Amino acid sequence: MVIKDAMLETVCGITSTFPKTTIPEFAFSGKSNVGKSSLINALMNRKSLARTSGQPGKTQTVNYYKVNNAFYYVDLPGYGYAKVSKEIKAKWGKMIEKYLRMSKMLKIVFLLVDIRHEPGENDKTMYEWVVANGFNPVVVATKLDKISRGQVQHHVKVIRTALGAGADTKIIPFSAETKQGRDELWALIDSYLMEDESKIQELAADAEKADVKQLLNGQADGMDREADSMRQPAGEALTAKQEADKK
Ligand SMILES: Nc1nc2c(ncn2[C@@H]2O[C@H](COP(=O)(O)OP(=O)(O)OP(=O)(O)O)[C@@H](O)[C@H]2O)c(=O)[nH]1
Ligand SMILES: [Mg+2]
Repeated sequence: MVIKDAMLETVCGITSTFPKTTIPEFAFSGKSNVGKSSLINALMNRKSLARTSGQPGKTQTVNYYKVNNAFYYVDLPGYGYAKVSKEIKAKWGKMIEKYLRMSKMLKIVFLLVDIRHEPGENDKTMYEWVVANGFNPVVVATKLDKISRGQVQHHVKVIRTALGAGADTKIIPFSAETKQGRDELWALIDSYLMEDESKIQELAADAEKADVKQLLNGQADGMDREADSMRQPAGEALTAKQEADKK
């Protein structure tokens, strides 16, 4: 994927209403510090447009990054950050849930888990929320550079089992350090964009057909009106002649 342009367009807090977008959205969810912002930077080919930090809880808002004027990457707040009060956690949870429910243009929900650790209760809940909202989550197993190549398959299996994910759920190992896995993620995103593009073309073709029809109808109407207007003066002239003949 060629990234021509990437910018942070909208930031939504707990009280904000989400923007009504008209281009596809791809959202990134996962525990605090798992690497959501780092992944988004890697997918935008930017070093630090999405803010990352060694300190968990960095992303506390829903951030919309517009890419190539064609789609958004949506960075969701990380859950499970211990230093945040229960109340705030519940509000973030509601915000994420609302986002999943309300976003009409949402195409893929990526669920990030650290490849080194077995997913926890929060990850499983998130997985279930995503499924409950009609999406088939794509799991990204982050920080791939932290384990040896020989361990990868075993860790992927542990993640699949802990999340209760079926064989049809994709689990993509990824590293923001080495960029391994990035091409696979781009290919997946591209396939959704192309699907969307072909839908848009289909709609455009339909609209064009409708336009032509309307245009033809419009021309026919116009011709009728023209004919009427030609008839009208003739009629009036006739009446005038009859009037004159009467006299
Ligand atoms: N080695 C390694 N470190 C990573 C990787 N991805 C992220 N990190 C590091 O993990 C830390 C957290 O990364 P972020 O991208 O800020 O994580 P986040 O999920 O956005 O965190 P919140 O905004 O708190 O929810 C940072 O120090 C990153 O440099 C990776 O693939 N490999
Ligand atoms: Mg972040």
